[in-house]
Amino acid sequence: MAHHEVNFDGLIGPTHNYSGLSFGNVASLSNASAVASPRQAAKQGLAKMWTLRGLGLRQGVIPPQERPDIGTLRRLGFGGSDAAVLEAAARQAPTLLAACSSASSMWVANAATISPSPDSGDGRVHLTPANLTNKLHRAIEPELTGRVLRAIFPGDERFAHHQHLPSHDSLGDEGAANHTRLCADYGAPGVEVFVYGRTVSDTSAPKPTRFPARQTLEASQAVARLHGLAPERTVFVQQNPAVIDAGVFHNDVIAVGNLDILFFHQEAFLAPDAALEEIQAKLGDTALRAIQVPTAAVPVADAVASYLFNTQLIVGPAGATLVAPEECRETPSVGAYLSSLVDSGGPIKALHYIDVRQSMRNGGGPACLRLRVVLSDDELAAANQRCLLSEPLYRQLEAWIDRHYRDRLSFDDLRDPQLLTESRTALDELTTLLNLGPVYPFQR
Ligand code: SUG
Repeated sequence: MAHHEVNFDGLIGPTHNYSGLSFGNVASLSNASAVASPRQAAKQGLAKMWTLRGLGLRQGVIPPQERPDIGTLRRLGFGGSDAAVLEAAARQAPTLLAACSSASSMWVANAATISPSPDSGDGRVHLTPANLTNKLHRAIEPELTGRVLRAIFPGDERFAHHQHLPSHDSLGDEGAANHTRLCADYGAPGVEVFVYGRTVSDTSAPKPTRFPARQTLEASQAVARLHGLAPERTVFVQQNPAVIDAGVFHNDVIAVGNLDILFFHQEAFLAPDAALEEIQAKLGDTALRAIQVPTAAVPVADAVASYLFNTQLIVGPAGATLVAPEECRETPSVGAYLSSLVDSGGPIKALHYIDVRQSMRNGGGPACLRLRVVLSDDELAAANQRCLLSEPLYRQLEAWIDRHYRDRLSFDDLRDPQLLTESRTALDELTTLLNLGPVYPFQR
């Protein structure tokens, strides 16, 4: 049976804004309090999905979360009507209002880790929502993420849904952003590579000193156990702490892989030679095609600014294509490197540039906006078909964005009860469009 890579992208929500919430994420901090355009953001994200579909990939849609998150604000002691909750939070605790209003669920590479059926012990697709403990605005995502994933991948015959790991710093888990699957073809058992930033149980192990390491080895190990992965096909690799301190807050900011190709920066891993050796040994007869980008060609700062490694690496019969953000073309070292890469005769044959600038300003590139799911024909048929992007759905979503999204949004708008009403009205309609059922708290 054929297996396919299906990219599910997060639809960017109506409260998209720049609040500088992510310490360690250079773009988020430098654009704090810029004025955002939720409408433009959502359209850029949707256009990316349509482009990927045009490039021959199957494409799915993941809905945004309900924001502002009135339920969490109430848990934090703000009471009265919804409007009173918003007003009191804006006056007494603006940072809490910002955290509860972020559209960060768009970056679905952090929504979950997913192991396809050829890798898992029981032949099912395994899904574990990420607990995202490191940032408050993201730590409030996993519960709804789990509910949404169940609505997209229903039934436990083919899909095994796990609860997110306990929400504690020692088990910080950021999902697929720190996970790569390498294989000969999608239907063959793969080698799952988990990249972590620190080890809790070994206090002498190196760790970053400036910015937080969001993913722990212990979290990655727990996910691998839950998914029934074979140790002989699982690799745990430590990220280089120095690049975390340079703004690489997830591994997908410094490395990306697909099938037998691993595209990564020379400084990505703490012990790159050992990591490559172990991956190759576990891949067996499949030869890893490793493309290592030297610091001399692209300094880490340029990789972070351009999101060279947050490109989508897609592989078709004619070879691999990198779907890169416009910022790559505009960063001189990266633009020059990419031109030479496609001329080098290596596996990457083509480049495709896309504009996701609204998301990029918060540190979310093309690969952050998608959650890759490898599915067999049967599993794909069992998924919620209305969440798969077709031309009619694309047109409907475009019109839906035009109907409900604001063109400008700044921090001061988050207290506006009308924004909450607009957001809920939009999401209510979306659940019908995507046939999700009443997943949102306000619908229950
Ligand atoms: O978690 N930015 C996100 C970006 C996530 C990128 N994802 C991947 N690399 N896979 C984060 O840091 C910024 C929100 C703000 O500042 O308003 C934010 O959450």
